[in-house]
Amino acid sequence: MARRSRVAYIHDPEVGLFYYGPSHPMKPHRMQVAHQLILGYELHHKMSCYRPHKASPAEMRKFHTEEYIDFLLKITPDNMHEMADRMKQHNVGFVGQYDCPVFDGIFPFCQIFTGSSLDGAAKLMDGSADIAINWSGGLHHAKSDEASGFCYINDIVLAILELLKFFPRVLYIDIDVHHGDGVEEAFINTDRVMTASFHKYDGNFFPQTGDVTDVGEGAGKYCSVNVPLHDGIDDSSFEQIFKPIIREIIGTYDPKAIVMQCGADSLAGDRLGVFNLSVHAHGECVSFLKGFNIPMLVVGGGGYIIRNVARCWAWETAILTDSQVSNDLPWNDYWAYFAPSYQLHADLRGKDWTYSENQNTREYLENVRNTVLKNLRCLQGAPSVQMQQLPPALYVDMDSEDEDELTDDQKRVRDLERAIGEMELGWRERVEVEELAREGGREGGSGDETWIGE
Ligand code: V1D
Ligand code: CA
Repeated sequence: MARRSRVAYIHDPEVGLFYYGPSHPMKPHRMQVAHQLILGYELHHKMSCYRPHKASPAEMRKFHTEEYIDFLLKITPDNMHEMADRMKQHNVGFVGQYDCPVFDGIFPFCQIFTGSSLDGAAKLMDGSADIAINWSGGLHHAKSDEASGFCYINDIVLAILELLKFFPRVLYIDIDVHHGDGVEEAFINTDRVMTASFHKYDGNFFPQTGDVTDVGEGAGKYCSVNVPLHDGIDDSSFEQIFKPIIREIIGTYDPKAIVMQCGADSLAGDRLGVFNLSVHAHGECVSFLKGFNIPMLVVGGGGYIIRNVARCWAWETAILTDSQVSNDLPWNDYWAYFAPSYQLHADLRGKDWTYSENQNTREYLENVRNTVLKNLRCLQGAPSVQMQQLPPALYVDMDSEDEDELTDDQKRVRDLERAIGEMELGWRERVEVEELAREGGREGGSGDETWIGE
């Protein structure tokens, strides 16, 4: 019989206290509600539970620019009026008017959800967990120098950069209704990360990217997978397209770690989303990936009906911990949110919900699936981690410390080469450690487990 997965759950009770402002759809409070359902179902007894560290500015600078992090550190609702130029530069604005408002505690909020994803990645890398969960993470739109689509720091990119120190290939899968553009863009040129996003796409829907023809660039060609979908996709259509594509990706690319973004705005009845998925179908994607037994970091993302986000992420926590849970919700602090059914698998549609027919015809879905599968066949097996040749103009003496002799481009290449060198060393060391563990048997236990309570 298969061994039960060791699951690390990372949660900070303060993450639900941040507030994007009235009328903004993103409500961090949903994390607190999801957490209460997880506790109510006693799923915390099936996991090692951790409070995260707060990610430092230096950790964030591994992907984001120095200037952007400095700006996020400094900006507050009180001083923002003196920083109008920098706000425009980094795509943040006033509460109530913008996708990415400046709200109280914006930087500590970013530190918490980013620290949580980094801690999850660390648990997979030190081998103490097979699965790590951070429902507060998954902010897939953030770019290196700017905020986008409610996302300020891209915790996913930062976690993947960590995972690359130990795993030769990382697969990113995104089932949020929006395209995972920030993650795709960060790794567009490399074959060490494959990104796959399932999303609504019509050229207009935010962020307006993610056509099936976008497949990656340079060494990363065919390592970006985009599955553009139309309004109203239902459970069976989604399953029909998700499973064969993921099976082919895993068979061809042979990832050694997976990061899964479980944005819950792909559920039926979402305030921003236009899909028609049930909690069962959303969870089936998680269950399907779990079945491959590859170390996996699971993060949240969008989701704008609090009660449904909580239902979805609690159900997925049950799946990841191999737990049976009752359809009757456990008593919890937010009981009234779940009226009138008080059930886990309820009718997700609210009273102001407008129904959309499934506009994805069988022919359309077959066409998208065949195009994606054809592209994947161009990959011809799992890429190795060998370093790529540099154009001569960018060649640098890696050992040179003489800053004055190098152009800015050469300095950038030198820093990148050093970072990649460290990553290669990291995962080679892991192979050796794993070999030793196989020979001598590995110690169990997860070390610094902490009770996180309510
Ligand atoms: F409806 C709103 C009310 C207030 C503020 C913003 C919105 C809103 C809805 N949809 N904003 C959007 C999207 N933005 C635009 C641009 C603004 N216009 C000038 C064009 O359409 C952004 C949607 C972000 C979705 C985020 C996400 O669900 O993918 C997510 N994933 O992880 C975290 C968030
Ligand atoms: Ca997506």
